[in-house]
Amino acid sequence: MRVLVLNGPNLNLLGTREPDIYGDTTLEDLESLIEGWGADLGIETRFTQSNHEGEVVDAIHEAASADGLIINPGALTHTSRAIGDAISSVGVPAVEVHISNVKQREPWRAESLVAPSCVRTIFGRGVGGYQDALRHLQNRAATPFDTVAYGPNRDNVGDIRRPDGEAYGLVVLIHGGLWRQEYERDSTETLAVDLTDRGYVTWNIEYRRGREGGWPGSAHDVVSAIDFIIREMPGPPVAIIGHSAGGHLGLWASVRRENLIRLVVGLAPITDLAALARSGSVGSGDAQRLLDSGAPATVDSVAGKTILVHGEDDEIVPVSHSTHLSTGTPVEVVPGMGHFPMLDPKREHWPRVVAELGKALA
Ligand code: CA2
Repeated sequence: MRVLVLNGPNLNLLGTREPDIYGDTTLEDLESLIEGWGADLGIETRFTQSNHEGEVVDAIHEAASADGLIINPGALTHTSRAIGDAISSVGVPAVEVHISNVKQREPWRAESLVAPSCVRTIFGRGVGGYQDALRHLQNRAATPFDTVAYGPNRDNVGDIRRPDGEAYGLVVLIHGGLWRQEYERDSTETLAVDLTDRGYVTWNIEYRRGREGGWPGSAHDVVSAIDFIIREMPGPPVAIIGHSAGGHLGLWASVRRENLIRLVVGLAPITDLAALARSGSVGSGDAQRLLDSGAPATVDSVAGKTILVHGEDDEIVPVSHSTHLSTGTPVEVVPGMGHFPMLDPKREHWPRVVAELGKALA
């Protein structure tokens, strides 16, 4: 796979100005980071940066022979119809990336004239957003999928991936990201692709987050998404996999829909909002926001239908969220593992998860 990475106006200043907004990675460092992330995924990367709209358009035309485009159009995002037109006309899948959280800055930054021509917009994840963009391009090329609405809100959608041949079961995937707007379902996509390759239908869901979510908004969306897919695809046995904040939502939903599911797998799940809020570490403000809007302090689990898998060295959600949940819920503590490797099906925890799914959905 060959991907062109195109950075627009002022991004040559990265790492030299406004580090509180854009971080301290220079453009040169960023490009070598992206090259390394690409190499890890087997993706060949090429780079262009320009401060001129016409040159950005020319560079997009040159991306016609690539398999994907990653573009941070800088402030042209908010003004340029020509860039959107160029992306649409070359017909290469393009992921729009913004380093900063454009949805929480000046209102004019929240609008993108480029987004409608892109397959996904990633924002507010720092320079790591470029790595996520590479992964997304690879995953969307790996298995075809349909994005289907399960409700009226823009975020009431999910991706259905179907295996070749008869499905062994249906797995609902719920992504994490501290219930924040900037983290979306691309994080659970690699797991979805893997499970579809193994013969499962996967339903990788989005849900309302941030100011639009809260409690019970995000949680109600998850239950609606589960109800929707069971209505649309009755028959196959159902399991739920949730990571981090998605583990929290998955556990909550599984208690409400106990009769409909065979298994819920919490991958590094948040189970104790009160503890997270008290911790003062990343996520404590997000947990407090949910508590303030009425979320219960802790979640329950469905006895006999729940397993928790948690990295011993999780730097975001301490392993105690799983080990303290409740007696009788099996917990696999993975030595030496952190928070995000849980999303990688090549890691050592995944065969156990696959085996549990095999048993539960047989
Ligand atoms: O967050 C992003 O990545 C942006 O695309 C960056 C653009 C900005 O206009 C967009 O609204 C959001 C460029 C901002 C200026 O670039 C600088 C980068 C580093 C240091 C100073 C300025």
